[in-house]
Amino acid sequence: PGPSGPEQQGLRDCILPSPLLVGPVSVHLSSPPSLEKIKEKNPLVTLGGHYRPPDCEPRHHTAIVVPYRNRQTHLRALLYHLHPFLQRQQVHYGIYIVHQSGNSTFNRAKLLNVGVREALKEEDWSCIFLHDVDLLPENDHNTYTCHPQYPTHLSVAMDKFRYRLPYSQYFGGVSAVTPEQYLKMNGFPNQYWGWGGEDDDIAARVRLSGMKIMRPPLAIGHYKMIKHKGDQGNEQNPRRFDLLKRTRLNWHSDGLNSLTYELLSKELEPLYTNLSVNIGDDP
Ligand code: UDH
Ligand code: NGS
Repeated sequence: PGPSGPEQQGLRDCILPSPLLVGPVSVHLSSPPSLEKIKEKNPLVTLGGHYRPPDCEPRHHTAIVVPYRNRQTHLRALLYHLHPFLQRQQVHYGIYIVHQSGNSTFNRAKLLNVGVREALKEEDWSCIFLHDVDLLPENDHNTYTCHPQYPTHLSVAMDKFRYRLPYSQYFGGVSAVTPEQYLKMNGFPNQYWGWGGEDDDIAARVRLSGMKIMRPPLAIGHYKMIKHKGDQGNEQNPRRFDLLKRTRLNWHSDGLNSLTYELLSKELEPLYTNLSVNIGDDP
């Protein structure tokens, strides 16, 4: 028995753009199938929600990080759409669900920091996607890869904003960074407890660290958002405007370099890696 990795087998590099792309896809929001059914439809996905194209050597290695609590139906819809979508793009990928344990106020940006750190402990990902659980991409030409120099904002045309950007600095929903870009901006803020502002802080960090935001064309960055009400434990953060005034002063000291948390468990589920984490509470 000789070596069996793709390089040893002499696989050719995957062609870009992938010949498997179909362009616009229709996204159905009515109740998604069970996790078992989704796994059946994605036989090549391995434990922990990982995938490598079987017939060519992928050029891109993308971790999808999803901040999460109590959105089971949304999670099934996301997995149902995202696995085949990413396989058509022929990227090597892994999906990480970062579950905030307990009932403390939700903190999206801190969960994203945890997800980036844990994903990079596992593999040498070249690109990290920060992905809300309720956003489903509607066009597979919107590639889940990173720009080598600058962070990318992908969800530029969401149905709820009538397929336009709500404002020019909007960075919420789905975005992507390389590990280098992430380091350069000192990651994301840890201090935004509750709804709002953390995505604007991240956008400000991009600028303050000397970078800019890349975006796909509006016609391609289409997303459907699964409609829902505000979550318990994620009420609007009244401090967000004050925090945003201080990003320029705080970004060096609050972020990746001040991140603390307790990893409670890491479970390799068939369609994703589940990280349960205690990130503390709003002080
Ligand atoms: N999230 C959870 N569970 C929660 C809260 C948030 O998983 O309890 C995650 C999830 O990935 C979600 C993301 O954090 O997609 C962003 O949170 P959000 O859905 O509250 O933000 P969004 O802008 O929703 O998508 C706005 C609708 C509620 C607005 C109420 C405030 N005006
Ligand atoms: C801005 C929020 C962002 C939010 C965006 C879209 O006002 O965090 O609206 O919100 N910034 C502040 O509150 C400072 S949405 O329409 O999706 O509810 O992402």
